[in-house]
Amino acid sequence: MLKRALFGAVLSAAVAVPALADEVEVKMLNKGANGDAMVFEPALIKIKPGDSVRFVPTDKPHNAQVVPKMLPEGAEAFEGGMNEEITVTFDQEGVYGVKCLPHYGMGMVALVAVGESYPNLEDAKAVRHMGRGKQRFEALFEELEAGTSS
Ligand SMILES: [Cu+2]
Repeated sequence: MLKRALFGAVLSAAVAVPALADEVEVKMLNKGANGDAMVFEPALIKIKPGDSVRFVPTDKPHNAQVVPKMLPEGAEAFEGGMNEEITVTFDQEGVYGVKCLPHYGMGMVALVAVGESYPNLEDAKAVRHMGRGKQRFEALFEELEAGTSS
């Protein structure tokens, strides 16, 4: 039901402004809405090719940078400075792992899923992580696959 409502909204927006890509805001927080420490919120971002994600350092100190080997082949890596707001446009379909450098081991990671199929999904899942980064990424991949299995 929710999906249908969202689709309708997206469709009417597309009719009004055909060329406009979407931008999703992701906050970098010391404490998430569910009480978790050091989070990107939302941590799972599903977008279409050409959309952008704006990483906002709502709290400090945080940054957003791509995790090595967690991006599709040929896609450009990105690395925001500490407390820097960055906007990244994702043109290439696939999954992108994002981490905050100082809080990676505390599980401050995000997953950007672009498009419908993810050619680098298995490679990205095979990447090893520090500390709680591992559990958080496992949970995000689980959430992603639960949503796309239908
Ligand atoms: Cu951080």
